[in-house]
Amino acid sequence: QAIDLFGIPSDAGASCRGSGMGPEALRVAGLVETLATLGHVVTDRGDITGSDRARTPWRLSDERNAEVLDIARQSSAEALASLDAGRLPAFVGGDHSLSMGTISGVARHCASVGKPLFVLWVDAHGDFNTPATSETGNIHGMPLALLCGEPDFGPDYEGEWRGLVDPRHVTIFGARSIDRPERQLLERRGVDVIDMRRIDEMGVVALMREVLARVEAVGGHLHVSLDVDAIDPAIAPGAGTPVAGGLTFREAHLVMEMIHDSGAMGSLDVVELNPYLDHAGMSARLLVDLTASLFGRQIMPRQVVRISET
Ligand code: DIR
Ligand code: MN
Ligand code: MN
Ligand code: MN
Repeated sequence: QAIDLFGIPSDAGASCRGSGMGPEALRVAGLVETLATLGHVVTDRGDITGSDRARTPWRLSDERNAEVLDIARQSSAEALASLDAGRLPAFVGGDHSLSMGTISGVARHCASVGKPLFVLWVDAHGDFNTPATSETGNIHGMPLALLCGEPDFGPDYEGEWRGLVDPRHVTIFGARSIDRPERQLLERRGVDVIDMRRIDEMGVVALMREVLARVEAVGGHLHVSLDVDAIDPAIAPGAGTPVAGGLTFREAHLVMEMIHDSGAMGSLDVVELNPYLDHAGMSARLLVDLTASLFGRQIMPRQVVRISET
């Protein structure tokens, strides 16, 4: 598999700074070498940066907005070009607002080749707020709502990003912190929210089989957006908005292993790693290992049985 790796070192969509250092930490933790060892041809395409280089903590929210949009435009073009060239684009952030750009490019590619797009959003949060419902005003809590077509984002966010994803093709996995108005929107739009309670009750295997079977049934393209805060903060402390009660080490790996075995993943975001809050690189290393599982690392070799064949 040919993989294009892009860093998006920006925390403009979050109020907690530090996730802008995520791409470099993942590189230092050996992301490129690890994927290459698995037999993939990995090209590190460097970083996508906004034009606003002055990352002052006091800058106004419309300046942060401008950087988010600037980066989204570039990421969307890179995602589209990479997929059109038959490669798999992997974006490492950076805060989760970057996914509005990456997924918009993925959606444009899918539309051009007539493949249905599915999004698996592995996250403690729903990221389905809008400027009208958000309590924090942070854009990283909104990208999914924008992509799914929520209207109150204003003229800047029209067109390229809004409404490119069918909310009924979105699964949020690992949720445990959803704001009240956000929950209402998720229910109304028919988003499949697999919260931690369902994972406790059903286990990741049964739930992931259902998700992947829906994609496989129509030969869909699966975009995976992995937010580090989906994983329990005890083993992944490098997150700006940690929430207790997350995925365990093996649950997270099993999700990744099952995605790999499905063969359905066509593009990837790994976001919200905050090296400033991490403990001696443990979250960075965990994300590299999870990405390795996603790209085929196995404990022991095993025959892959496609879900559709069982
Ligand atoms: C909260 C937190 N729901 C918000 N969201 C986060 O700001 O909208 N998303 N942290 O990753
Ligand atoms: Mn997120
Ligand atoms: Mn989150
Ligand atoms: Mn977050």
